[in-house]
Amino acid sequence: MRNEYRIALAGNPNTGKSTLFNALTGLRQHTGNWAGKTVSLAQGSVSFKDKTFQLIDLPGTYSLFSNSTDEEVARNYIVFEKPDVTVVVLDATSLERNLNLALQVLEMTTNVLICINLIDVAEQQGIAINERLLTNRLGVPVIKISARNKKGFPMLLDTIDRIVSGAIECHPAQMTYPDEIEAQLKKIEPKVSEFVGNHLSSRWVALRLLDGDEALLNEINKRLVPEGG
Ligand SMILES: Nc1nc2c(ncn2[C@@H]2O[C@H](COP(=O)(O)OP(=O)(O)O)[C@@H](O)[C@H]2O)c(=O)[nH]1
Ligand SMILES: [Mg+2]
Repeated sequence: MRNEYRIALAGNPNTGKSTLFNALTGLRQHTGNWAGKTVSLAQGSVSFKDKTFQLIDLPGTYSLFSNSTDEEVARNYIVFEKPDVTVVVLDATSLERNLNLALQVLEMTTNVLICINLIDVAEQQGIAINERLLTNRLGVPVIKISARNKKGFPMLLDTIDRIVSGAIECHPAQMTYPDEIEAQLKKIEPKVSEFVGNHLSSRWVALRLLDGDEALLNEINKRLVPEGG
């Protein structure tokens, strides 16, 4: 049985992704954000029980469309490199804004863990978060942590462990769009499905195509269409 798993960290900028990455891996990845053409992905490992989790610190982004190189890098990693689990790190003090990215990830892939960070700051501000209610609504595990204080790590690692071992099944909640869009989706999703098979979520690809995401289409052509095919 395999005992090495890839765990990608996604999230808005400044949600503490690098702080979490460094605390778990013992590495000192630069914390701070920069925009640039060459986006390198920091990688480091953490051992848990009999397993090794290879963590990948994706670029911080507000969405996962094709607006910037950072967004494309993060999106391509999640859908084409297919990490075993995608951990979406959220800022507990601005959940409403942060959940936007989380919902996008839930459309793209199945094995998702929502990690609500900066819980210490939220508590100081009197913000209470019901993670069980969120888990039920989102269909994937929701864990509260404080990366800076190294709080909540055992639960986080244990939940990752239970996702990769199949003890927890993720059923990510899917957004329902206005009737007009759903009707279009119904028409094109079967055709998309023929094309992408089970490599990608056909609903997600269909949504991106409706949005005119040519960069994604090019990426699919590059990665999924066999040479000479
Ligand atoms: N109070 C508090 N601050 C945190 C926590 N996690 C991260 N930070 C701080 O939030 C800022 C952004 O963190 P960083 O890891 O660079 O975020 P990234 O942009 O998502 O990689 C830094 O000043 C961190 O020290 C936390 O759990 N509690
Ligand atoms: Mg960072």
